[in-house]
Order: sequence, then C-alpha cells, then structure tokens
Amino acid sequence: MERYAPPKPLPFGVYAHNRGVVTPQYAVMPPEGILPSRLPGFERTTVFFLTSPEMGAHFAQAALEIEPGGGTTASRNDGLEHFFYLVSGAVTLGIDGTSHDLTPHGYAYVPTGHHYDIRAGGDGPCRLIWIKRPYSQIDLPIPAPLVDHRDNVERMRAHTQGRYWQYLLPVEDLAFDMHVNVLGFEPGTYFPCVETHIMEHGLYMLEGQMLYQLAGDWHEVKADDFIWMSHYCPQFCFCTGWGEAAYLLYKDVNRDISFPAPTGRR
Ligand code: UGY
Ligand code: MN
Repeated sequence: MERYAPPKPLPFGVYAHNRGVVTPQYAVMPPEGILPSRLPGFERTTVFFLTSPEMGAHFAQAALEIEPGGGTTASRNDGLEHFFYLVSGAVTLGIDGTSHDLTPHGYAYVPTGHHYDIRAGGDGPCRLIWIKRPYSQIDLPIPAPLVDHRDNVERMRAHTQGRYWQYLLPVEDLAFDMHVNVLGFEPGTYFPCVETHIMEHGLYMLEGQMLYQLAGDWHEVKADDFIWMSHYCPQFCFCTGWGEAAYLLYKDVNRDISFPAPTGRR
C-alpha cells in the first residue's frame, strides 16, 4: 500500500494526482495522504485516523498498523463501544481477560463498559480497523461481546443481482445502535437508486475498485481508501475494474431523532 513517507527526491505531480477530498457532506481519504499519529497506551503502534468529530462525524474510525509484539500497554475501558476488523496480519484481542485470536477478516464487537487489549502476533505488521463511538443506550440490555469471522457470515443476495451483503452484527437486535456490513460487487454492478438516508457511513475499501458518487461528485476509489458519508449524503456507486470489489460499512441505526435543546423564541 502507498503510505505517507517523505519522498526523496520529490516526485512531480503530487498535487495533480491527489485524490483526497474533505467536504461538509463527505470525505475521500486515500492512505497516502493520511499522516501517522501515536497514542498513549499503545506501543509499536501507528494510528491513522480516518474520521472523527473534527470532520463532522458522530463516530471515530482509525486504521492501526501494529508491529509484531506491539499493541496496547494495558487493558482499556473508555466507556465507548468498539468494533475491530483485522485487514491483515495476526492479532490477539482480549475482551475482559479472555483472548481471541483474529486472522485476516476476523472481527470483534466490544460493548460499552467492557475491557479490551490488543497484541499483534505473526512476523509482519498487521492492519486493524477500529471503529468507536459513545453507545446510545435504550430500554434494552446492552449487547454482549461478539467475535467472529467474515467467512462465517452468510452472503445475502436477495434482489441484488451481482451484489451481496454480509451483516457482521445481529441486524434484528435493536439494542445495537450500529450495523457493520460487508458489501460486495461484481464488476459492472451498481445500486438500484441513489441512496439519500439519515444514516451516516464510514466505508473502508477491502478489495477492488469503484466509482463512487458522493453528493453528485464522482470519485475513483480502491482497496485501503476510506470514505466518510454524512447523514443524508446522496450516494451511488459502480464496481469498475476486472475483479469484485468489497467494502466494510459502518452505519448508525435503530435510534430515534434527538433534538438539540431549544433556543431563541419561546
Ligand atoms: O445500506 C446502505 O446504506 C448501503 N447500501 N450504503 C452504501 O453502501 N453506501
Ligand atoms: Mn448507504
């Protein structure tokens, strides 16, 4: 993957070839433009923030690149809910002291109030997607921790010729305030409509390439790119290239509107 590195010598055309765009309604974030962060509580771990409230999002998403033996320095519990998806490498994820070995495309949901720790195994760096947000509690029991693998999840194909959906979290359980799905596309397939919906998205390209239309603008995206889509951002896509494309999609769901405190006239 092309990753930010101070280029020597400076190549021509950096600006012309830039694909990164941030607007109030959406962002396209190719990996080469995202500068690394480090975080207290992590060792031998580079954090690449993909979206956060600073962008306008109501959740945060990051890619962690962890060297073998690296990870968290201690067990963490920040009160947020977390979703982890391993793109490459090997990770042992602890939830409340129980260890789970993740292989590529393994994933885990850590509900609010639970402890987690991360340790990279293997002999090369691993790439772990991390989604987190404050849990929106309702009058239902908080979901339990969940660990699984994309290969175990049914590919739903109803009414979607050439495309499939994998619901990584239990979609019937309204206690969840997020869905995380994998959507797959054969070349030439596209959505049956331009979607315009209240749900917000974080999209991480897992495989292939696509033309994505966001608020009327076309963008070409490929594996390891990230897209943030705000609430109501019009969205549409075509699968391009010669192989299937697939992405990991965060979506906020199952909650009513919350109004800001009234101001002005009474
Ligand atoms: O379910 C969805 O909202 C999905 N079809 N949106 C998307 O992939 N941009
Ligand atoms: Mn959508």
